[in-house]
Formats: sequence, structure tokens, C-alpha cells
Amino acid sequence: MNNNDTIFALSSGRGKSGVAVIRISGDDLGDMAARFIGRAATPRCAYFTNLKDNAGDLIDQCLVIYFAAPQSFTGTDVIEIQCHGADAVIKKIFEYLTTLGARMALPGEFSRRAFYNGKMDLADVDGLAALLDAKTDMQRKWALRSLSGGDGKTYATWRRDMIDISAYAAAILDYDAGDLPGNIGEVLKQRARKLYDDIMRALGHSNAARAVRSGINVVLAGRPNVGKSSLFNTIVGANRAIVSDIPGTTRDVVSADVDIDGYLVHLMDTAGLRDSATDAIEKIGIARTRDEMADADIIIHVFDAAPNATAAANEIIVINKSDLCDTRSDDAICISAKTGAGLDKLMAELRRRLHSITDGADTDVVINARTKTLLEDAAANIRDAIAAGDNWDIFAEHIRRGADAVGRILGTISTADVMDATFGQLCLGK
Ligand SMILES: Nc1nc2c(ncn2[C@@H]2O[C@H](COP(=O)(O)OP(=O)(O)OP(=O)(O)O)[C@@H](O)[C@H]2O)c(=O)[nH]1
Ligand SMILES: [Mg+2]
Repeated sequence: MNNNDTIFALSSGRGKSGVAVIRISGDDLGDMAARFIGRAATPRCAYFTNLKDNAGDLIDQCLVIYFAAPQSFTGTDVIEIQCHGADAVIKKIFEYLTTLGARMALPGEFSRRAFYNGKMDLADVDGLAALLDAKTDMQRKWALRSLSGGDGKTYATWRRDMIDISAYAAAILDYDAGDLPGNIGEVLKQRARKLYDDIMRALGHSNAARAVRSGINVVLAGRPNVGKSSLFNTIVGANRAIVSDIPGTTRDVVSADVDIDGYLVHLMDTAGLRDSATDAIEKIGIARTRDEMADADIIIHVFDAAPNATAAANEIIVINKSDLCDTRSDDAICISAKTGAGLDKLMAELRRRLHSITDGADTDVVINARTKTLLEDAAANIRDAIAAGDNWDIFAEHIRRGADAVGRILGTISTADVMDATFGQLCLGK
């Protein structure tokens, strides 16, 4: 698996650009670098060079940087060519590199090398994938936290602790009680309980990480004709949803992604809720509204008169059409989608709710779907260990399984499918 044949890929984005970066990874690329620049390359120095093909024809004027192993992204020798970002130039350089025996890299192959060469653990790879996907500032910050190694350190500490506890528990079986500290059993249980609490606390914040990474679902719901679509269009800043005075105008879920305070928000306009709907399509629309409400992180419940409902924890109650009537309520925000009155208050409340989803989760590991399942597995094993009483072989075995689960998060213990799924998230050139 750990075969450092020479691979290359475009590491910058596709399309016409001022500069494109082509990355090459392999063993002993010093000769290749020297060939490009016409003399021996000092690592980490930038060389302006007329890059020529095998026939001596100029391909492009480039900057070439040589990174000697292990001080490179992949831990192998790496050459970066910065050329002009034209498709024809990139294609020609690729052809040239192929004649030198290099091949096009697979998606995620550079990071796979970095992993095998000890430059990254799988938590870092998850962080890198999240960073490359980041559209908003909050996504960028969270991905960087995960990428900068904090998560890997926490997981590694947990794993070491578990291996240690498991080893001591096994020792209780193997050694005479007189040779061991008197309270060793109690100490091991206390340590296991602390680990369990730490992991459960991290899991408790996994919703925050999910919300930042995948976006926060905000659903506009309410009776027909109250102005949901009008409000949706106002927040999105474009006429995306049809507005009319006919109740039941919106039949399907209309959604748009908006960046609010650095959070990626999936804003959804829905079919108005009414029991009297007879139209089959409207009924399907209402069922969809209910599905979206069930999955919502935040519901903006819109009324056009005094609300007849109390707000659920994830609901913001809004009374629209304040330009027409003067309904007031202490628990509701009065707005007019038509004149814009009160919208600042609604947006301030929405921002407060968005922040509260992630508040307090700042110091914990950034959990994704893969790590969540493994952490749940680890926690369940620690719980079973604690429940094993003084049955120390069962205690040791469960803690060891917990350590394996955390090892899988880091890739210390791995299977081919985990590797493929993790590196497959990455694009070409990473
Ligand atoms: N005066 C006034 N009219 C509004 C306001 N907001 C919406 N309307 C009007 O109310 C009617 C219904 O608006 P929509 O935005 O289509 O209402 P909806 O809640 O999406 O309705 P359905 O899709 O049928 O569920 C339209 O005629 C809008 O112009 C407002 O703040 N003031
Ligand atoms: Mg509508």
C-alpha cells in the first residue's frame, strides 16, 4: 500500500487563472527538480525557470520549488510547479510529466501518502476535507481546529488512557493482590468513569459540529397566506419563492443557502399548514412541511394575527403584516415582510439562536458522522466495563475494545473501507 511511485495532480482549482499549482510526489525527486531548473535544487527555494519538454521546446515560464522528504506535505519528496493557469499549459506539463514516468494521482492520494508517512492522522484528514468544503467563516474556523491536530491529540490521549487502564485491569488477574496497590480497582473504575464522561460530553456537542459542517436547517412554517414566502424572499434577498394572495400558493419545499454570521443556513420555505386542505398535491406539500419541521434546528413560526401557540424550544414566533394590523405579543417578534419593519429584530434573534447551537462546544473535538459512531462504540464499551463489577477480565476486554474504536478514529487501527471513505472525500491534488 505504501508505494511512493511518482504521482502528479493539479492542486489549484480548475479553470483559467493567473497561476496554477501542480504538485508532484515521489521518492528521490531531486534529479527531476534539477532537470526542471537546470541545476541541483536547494530544498524550499523558489526557482524561476523556463520549463522545457524533452525536445527542448519551451512549455511555460514557471516557479519550481523542491521539498525534500520528510519535510513536505506528504512526507515524500515533493515538487511544486507554479505555472500559468491555462488549460493548455497544464495539459502540456501533465504530458511532459508522464514521459518522465509519473502518473496522475487519484483523488485524495496525496493525503493518503501523508497519512502513511505519519504526517497526518485520520482526524486531520477529516479536518482537511471539511476545510476544503468550507463555504462560511464558521466552517473554516471549525475545520482548522480539527486540522491543526487538537482532535488527534485528544483521541490519542483517550486511547492511551484506555490501553493503560486495560493493562492494569489485566494485571489484577495476573498478580497477587499483595503486589498491587490496595485501591487499584477503585482507581481504575474512577478513571474509566472520567473517560466515559469526557466522551459523552464530546458526543453531546456533536450536533453543533454537524450544524456547522453540514449547515443549520431553518424552516419557515405557519398557516397559508401569512407571508412565509414573502419573508423567505426578503431574507434570501431574491424573488425565489412565488408570493400570491391565494392561500396554498407554496406546494413544495423551496430552499436556499444563506450565510448568516458565518453560519451556513439552509433556509426553507414550506407549504402553509391547514387541516382543511383537500387538494392531493397540497396535502403532500403539508406532509413535507411536517417532515422539514421535524428535522429543523430552528423553526420560524409565522402568524398574521395573535399567535395561538406557545413556542417550542426551537421556535421563533413571528407576527407578520404589522403594517396592516397592530397585534402585539410579548412572546412574538412583530415584522412586516412588506415594509421591512422589525426584520432587524428577527435577524438578531436568529443570529442569537445560531450562536447558541455552537456555544460551549468550543473546546471539544469536532465530531463527524464517522467519528460519532466510533465514539458511541467506545462509550458503550466503557459503560459495559464499568458495569462488569469486579469481573476484571471482562472489564479489561471492554476497555480494550473502546481503545480500538478510538484507534479507528485516528486510523491507528484501520480497515480498507474506512481508508477509502476518508480519503475519497478529498479532491484531486489533495
Ligand atoms: N400588507 C402586507 N402584506 C403581506 C405581507 N407579507 C406578505 N403579504 C401578502 O400576503 C399574501 C401572502 O403572502 P405569501 O408570502 O405568499 O404567503 P405564504 O405564507 O407563503 O402563503 P402560502 O404559500 O399560501 O402558504 C401576499 O399577497 C403577500 O403580498 C406584509 O408584511 N404586509
Ligand atoms: Mg408561500
